[in-house]
Amino acid sequence: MIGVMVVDVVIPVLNEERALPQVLAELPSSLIRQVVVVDNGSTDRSAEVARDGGARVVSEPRRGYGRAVWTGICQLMSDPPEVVVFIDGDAADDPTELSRLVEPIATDDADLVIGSRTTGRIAEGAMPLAQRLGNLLVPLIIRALYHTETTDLGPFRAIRWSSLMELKLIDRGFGITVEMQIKAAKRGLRVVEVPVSYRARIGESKISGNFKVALTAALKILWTVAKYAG
Ligand SMILES: Nc1nc2c(ncn2[C@@H]2O[C@H](COP(=O)(O)OP(=O)(O)OP(=O)(O)O)[C@@H](O)[C@H]2O)c(=O)[nH]1
Ligand SMILES: [Mg+2]
Repeated sequence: MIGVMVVDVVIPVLNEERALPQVLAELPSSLIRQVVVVDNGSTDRSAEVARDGGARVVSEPRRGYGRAVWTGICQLMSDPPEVVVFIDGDAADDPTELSRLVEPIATDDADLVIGSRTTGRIAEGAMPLAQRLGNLLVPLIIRALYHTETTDLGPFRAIRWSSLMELKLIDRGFGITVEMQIKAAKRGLRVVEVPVSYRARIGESKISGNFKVALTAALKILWTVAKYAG
């Protein structure tokens, strides 16, 4: 069933030269048409490593997780897939679990599938306490506001192309994941969660290991929730 759908993968990347070879090697290539790595101004060899790993590399020098994600989406517009999968480039998500995300779309049971680390398995040390707490709080607010069954804002997710276009995402930072979930809920799209594993990232932590950056990302996410509430 999955094999009949055209699936493209977008990986936003900022300095992930150490992790990318593993991410690209572990992606199930038989299920994927192409992998787009968006190089978000890396100062290391991420772009070369991505090319060596068989990915199409797009450069987006303007920083921001959402900016990189959006540039990846724009790259697909001239010949869109049926499903886009987003996965981080730091090897924290397990690429071999991609089929879990695509399956509910392939069987026409979902439009957006979120990989939930909360219902899956989080490796020891992979998610610091502050991030765990934030990741409990925000889904709790979303559940209360939109009567969904949200348990995570995980970056490893799959969405039907037509649904993605409907959502007209505007956030270009770390709010883009929560924006996607809230807008999908408000529009009555079928949102499904599947359990995924979360491993310790390869390479230095840029967000969760840095209190100030993590706080800024958390506030941005809460602000995004407030913005779309109602
Ligand atoms: N931090 C950050 N990551 C970006 C940016 N653009 C693309 N990325 C990529 O987005 C993905 C998620 O960023 P991460 O730094 O892993 O964020 P996180 O998982 O919350 O935190 P850590 O893994 O602890 O750094 C990774 O693949 C990054 O390389 C950006 O502007 N900032
Ligand atoms: Mg990470």
